[in-house]
Amino acid sequence: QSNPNLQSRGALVVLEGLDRSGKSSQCSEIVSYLQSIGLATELWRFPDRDTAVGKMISAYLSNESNLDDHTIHLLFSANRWEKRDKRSLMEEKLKAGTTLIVDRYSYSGVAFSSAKGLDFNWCKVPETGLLAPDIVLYLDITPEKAAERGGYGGERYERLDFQRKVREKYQDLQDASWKIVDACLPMEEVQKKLREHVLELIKACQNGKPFSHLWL
Ligand code: DGP
Ligand code: NA
Ligand code: NA
Repeated sequence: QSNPNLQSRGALVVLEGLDRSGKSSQCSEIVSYLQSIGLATELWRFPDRDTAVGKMISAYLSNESNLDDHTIHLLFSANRWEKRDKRSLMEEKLKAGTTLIVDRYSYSGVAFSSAKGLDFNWCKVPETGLLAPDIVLYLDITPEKAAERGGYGGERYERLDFQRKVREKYQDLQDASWKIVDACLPMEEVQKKLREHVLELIKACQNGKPFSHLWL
């Protein structure tokens, strides 16, 4: 039942998980699926390596540059704020009815930086006020299983011991908006579960589910 006082909108869907959890492939597949059934959908990802800040992040991740842990943390956060620039692009898209499937968001920010030893609550502060996802789909995999998937690509964070710490930090970030999906199921089954969650959510957003902001 739709409430005439609430505006119909698209859903803000975030996928999170360790490196090689299959997140990026699942994001692409769900976007194609939603588009194929006629739903306006866009794929976003953080870090967005194409902006000026994103280029600094990319150089850092490939070990071409070194930055203080706090500095890179704030750059990752700035990269998310950039997308709220001026007309708040993210909110505008959602209000126009477009569903956004987002590959990583503030949870990666906090999990990866606090895994280095930075204070957990300090890490959350620069994310405060960003639009909160309507759902966080966490693709759960052990770091050991993830590492078996053809090995890591050699970027800065792709080490077993570090990914173990990241997984612990992700566990500390879980709230009511999270759905945990076993990333070791066959790809099609993972996709099926993701679609179920997203379709249900899109209905709620069409009925005017209100926006909220971090940190809930
Ligand atoms: P990806 O492009 O999704 O493979 O991400 C690149 C790497 O950066 C990956 O190891 C996860 C990490 N990462 C993503 N977002 C953040 C963030 O906001 N802060 C930190 N410290 N690391 C992040
Ligand atoms: Na990666
Ligand atoms: Na990825």
